Amino acid sequence: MHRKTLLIIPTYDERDNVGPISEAVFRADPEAEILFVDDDSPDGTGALLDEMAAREPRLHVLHHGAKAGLGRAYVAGFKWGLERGYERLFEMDADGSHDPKEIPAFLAASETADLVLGTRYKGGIRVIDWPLNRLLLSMGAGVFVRLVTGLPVSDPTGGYKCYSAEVLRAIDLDKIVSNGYSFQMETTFSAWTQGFRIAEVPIVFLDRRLGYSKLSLGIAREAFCMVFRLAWRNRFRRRPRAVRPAPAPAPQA
Ligand SMILES: Nc1nc2c(ncn2[C@@H]2O[C@H](COP(=O)(O)OP(=O)(O)O)[C@@H](O)[C@H]2O)c(=O)[nH]1
Ligand SMILES: [Mg+2]
Repeated sequence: MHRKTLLIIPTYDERDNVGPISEAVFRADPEAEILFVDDDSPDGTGALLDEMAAREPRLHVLHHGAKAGLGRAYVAGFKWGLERGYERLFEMDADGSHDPKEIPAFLAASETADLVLGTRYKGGIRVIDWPLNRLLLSMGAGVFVRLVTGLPVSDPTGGYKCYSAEVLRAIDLDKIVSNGYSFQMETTFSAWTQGFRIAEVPIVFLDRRLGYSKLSLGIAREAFCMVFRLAWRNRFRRRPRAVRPAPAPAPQA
């Protein structure tokens, strides 16, 4: 079944990456559309995106203003997509770490799940070219999040995800407080505590070739504190608050 799909890609200084990632997305899924959410990149990414959008009707650009963090950019992108009736909304990085070839696997899983997470760590480690300290930090974060909050996913800080519009409407986007990467945990945690079905698909994660990482100590600290805030929000229950009824089987066409 085809559903209207939007890939949301936040950008900050990604001039060399936006062309290749767009081509790879349209190759993987010619019917998908892309929304870039640019935070006034000093390297001119925004102007380049405007040129690309003028030539390609499947490509959209939201100029979001001054640099405000990944979380803010995604919230603006989700609202843009929900207003326009997209049914599957992806998060994806601009830097080539997330391979668009995996989009069909996400869409297949999303037929029976409300939120599909790409996982680097289930059934093996599939991270290419990261320094060991960053890999250990990322894997350790996953174990820690699960211990403290009960969230039963193998890669809670991963940023390759596919939401159904229904989940995004249920997550109160105006109440999301994360700016940085803890946004990933906060959104997944909200879906899980509300009883939505979460699936994980294995992905291979490649380190970026061009441009620079925006991970900072402030972002890491925000994520650490967020783990405890989320656990408290759910009163340390370590399980969902709500159980949603199984969806009715799709009518046979
Ligand atoms: N719009 C916007 N995008 C951002 C911001 N911070 C990071 N990004 C984008 O988010 C994605 C992930 O960031 P990246 O630096 O690759 O993080 P890393 O892969 O964890 O090192 C990339 O597409 C970045 O351009 C921000 O403040 N605003
Ligand atoms: Mg990256």
